Amino acid sequence: MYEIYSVDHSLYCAKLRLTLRTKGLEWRDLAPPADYLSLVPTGNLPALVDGDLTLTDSEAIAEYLEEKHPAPAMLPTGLIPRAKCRELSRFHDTRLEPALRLLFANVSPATRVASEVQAAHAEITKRLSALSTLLDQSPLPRDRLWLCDCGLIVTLEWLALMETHTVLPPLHWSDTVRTYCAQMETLPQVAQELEFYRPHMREWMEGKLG
Ligand SMILES: N[C@@H](CCC(=O)N[C@@H](CS)C(=O)NCC(=O)O)C(=O)O
Repeated sequence: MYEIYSVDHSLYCAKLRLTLRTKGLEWRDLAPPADYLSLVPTGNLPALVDGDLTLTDSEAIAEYLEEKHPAPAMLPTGLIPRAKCRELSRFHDTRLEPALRLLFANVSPATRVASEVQAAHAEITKRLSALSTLLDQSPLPRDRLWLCDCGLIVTLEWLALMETHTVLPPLHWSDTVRTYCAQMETLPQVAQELEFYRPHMREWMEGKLG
């Protein structure tokens, strides 16, 4: 049984749960204590605790779990598909999610800055367009979940929620991205995670919107 330091609305914790669910692993959530930094120097959530090991960074954790529990595989076979899968993971963590993150401080009307929302919208639009091309070129079959899908699913879900609550102007969702989201949601572990996570997303959002 793994232990995970997490908070319910955290995007990267949802990303990790998608990997845990896919691999059929059991975990117990721990609330980060007041002295969290003394346990986890990066201060990041999630952190995985496995015996004496405490590990942060969702991608490092995902690759650790992939190596420790190789079945079902969440990295494809073959040098190039594996590299392309990692490329998409890094694109999510370093480009798409940071563009979404620009919005979080702007959800509450009390702290919303129109110029920041506009800048975030431009950045998200650029990254969604790149995602669409990356998905068009991806060699990975969509009938199962790969490591690179875990973050994308959660971030796309947040973007849709931001749009629904008109935190930002409408986004351009290409057919490729729409189809990708629909295909992902047909996977049982994705449906299960979204059923768990969506109420926490909405609760956070409604708390900020007042
Ligand atoms: N690159 C990190 C990002 C994780 C991250 O930013 N998590 C947020 C919660 S979703 C967090 O820890 N925020 C508090 C902080 O950065 O101190 C990962 O992949 O785990």
